[in-house]
Amino acid sequence: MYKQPKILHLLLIAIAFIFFSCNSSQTNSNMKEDSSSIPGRKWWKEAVVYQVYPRSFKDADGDGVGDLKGIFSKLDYIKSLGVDVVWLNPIFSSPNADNGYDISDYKGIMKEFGTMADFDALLKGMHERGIKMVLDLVANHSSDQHEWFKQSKSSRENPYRDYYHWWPAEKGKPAHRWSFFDVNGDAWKFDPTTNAYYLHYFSDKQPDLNWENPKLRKEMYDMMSFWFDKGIDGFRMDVIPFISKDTSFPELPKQYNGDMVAYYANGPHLHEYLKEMNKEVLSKHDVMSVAEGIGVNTASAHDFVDSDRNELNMLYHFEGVSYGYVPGKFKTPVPGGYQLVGFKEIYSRWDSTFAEKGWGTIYLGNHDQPRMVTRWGNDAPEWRALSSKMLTTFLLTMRATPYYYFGDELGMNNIKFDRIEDYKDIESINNYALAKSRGEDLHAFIEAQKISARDNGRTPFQWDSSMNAGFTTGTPWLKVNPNYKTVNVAAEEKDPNSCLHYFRRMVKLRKSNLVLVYGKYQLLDKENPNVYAYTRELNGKKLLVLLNFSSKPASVNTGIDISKAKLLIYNYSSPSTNATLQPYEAAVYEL
Ligand code: TEU
Repeated sequence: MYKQPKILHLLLIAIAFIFFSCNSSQTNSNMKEDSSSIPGRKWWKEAVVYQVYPRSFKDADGDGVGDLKGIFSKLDYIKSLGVDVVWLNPIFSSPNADNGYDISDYKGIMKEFGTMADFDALLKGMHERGIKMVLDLVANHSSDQHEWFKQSKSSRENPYRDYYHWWPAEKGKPAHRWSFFDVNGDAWKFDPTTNAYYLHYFSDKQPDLNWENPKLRKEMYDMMSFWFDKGIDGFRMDVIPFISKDTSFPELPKQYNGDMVAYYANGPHLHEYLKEMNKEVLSKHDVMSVAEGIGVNTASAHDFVDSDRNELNMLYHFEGVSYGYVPGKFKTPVPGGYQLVGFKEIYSRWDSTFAEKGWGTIYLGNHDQPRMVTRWGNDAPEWRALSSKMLTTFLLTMRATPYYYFGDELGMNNIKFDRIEDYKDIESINNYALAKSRGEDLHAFIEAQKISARDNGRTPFQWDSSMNAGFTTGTPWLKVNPNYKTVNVAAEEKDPNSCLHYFRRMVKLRKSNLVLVYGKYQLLDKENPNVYAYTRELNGKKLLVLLNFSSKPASVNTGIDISKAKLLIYNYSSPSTNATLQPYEAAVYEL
């Protein structure tokens, strides 16, 4: 009676052991094959990053603002997407002049978002589900409400004075520096308390920190270590190329030809500080780092990300998302749109930049951009879902780590406000004021904002068809897109052809085909004005990606016979069998 179950028990263990070792040897041999033939494999190269804008994801306490508990309540949804990493926009204490990009306490949690206990629970909940968490490092500037700035501004002798950049007014007005968000476009603000100007590349509520001061740098590294010690898995670094400044503040050197952004991104000690940051903090943890690569081009990109430089892992460039705007005019789309040939050239050039060294990223949307389907696809009702899936196919089949913006998996599109009063974003509001004071065409400004404004990408996430899209029981901080009745998670869960299910399938496809991560990229039919076609190839495996970026049937000439190819994924109920693609068709073949 007593012995039999014990024998059975042993037998079961033996069977399990045999089963496990067979299986694991199979997995190991696959893994071996992959890793031995692919140099430099890293988890962050193979990851799909999902960006959550906490303010707009899910509100748990009914105040109209998304919060950490809200995100916690939706972790199973995030897990169901198959993504590996969640990047959260700033969650730190902030008076919210720029939705958290103005931090008043780097080690505190924004009141509206919750408490440190909520944060700890969220991090644990993510890790339990195998999801990594990346936070936003806003190191170029703080809030004017940060204690450091309050001290700094109180007197010229204060020990915190050199935490910021001050220009004594007795020396006259400092040389012009342009500001992104200032109502006068001026990055110097006069403060009578000490008869001096302080520097703010963004709004006057976001004074620039002085990285030339070693004490400030140490504070920053300590703060980063504080979050790493808590267990976070990396940082996305806000405008990090801007941190170092020539503190003599000369007139803009001629070589920059009026291009203030390029000048800002080339400070004298930038790479020295990034190396120091790597040595002091990043190198001590298995974490990822990604720079917001503002002002960085294909020539300078390697200085940030090549592994032998010991600085950062990745950066995201602005060339792609800025394409199609009138140069020098605030986010104004070129009439008639952009040319696909130019778009392909940009992404192909960035691919080749990292073909041998370094590693790229790819994105079409984030909290600073409009919705990708409106800007790069077509948000008319008949094309919204199709073109959105087509763009998702693009993002998940390129050789670069994809940064996928929350809501794009539903095919959410721009809300297109008619009135400036509906906007909450400091960028739109202050640039409107600037345009007004300059006597510019305000109607044209509003029309341009319908395409390019950041608030288009910040409207509340659409969970279901109930009030406020199930985002909040209160009054949402920003209006909900009225199409939430049909475009929402609940509806898309039920529809096997939805954008949501398509995204999950695409993630799975990428995760199960290393060729999509590491494979060589080859652009085909380069001059084709409507179709983006390319192959990805690794260790004898070759995939073909066909994307029709237009609302018309379009022919493609890749020179490849697909009659015997295996179709892996497509966004129509049945794909084209000839060389003409249907409007916004996307298909991936294994050759
Ligand atoms: O963005 C940097 C930046 O320059 C943005 O203002 C961006 O270029 C702009 O939206 C395009 O018009 C980062 C953050 O991502 C952004 O949300 C912040 O507002 C900004 O820094 C200041 O911290």
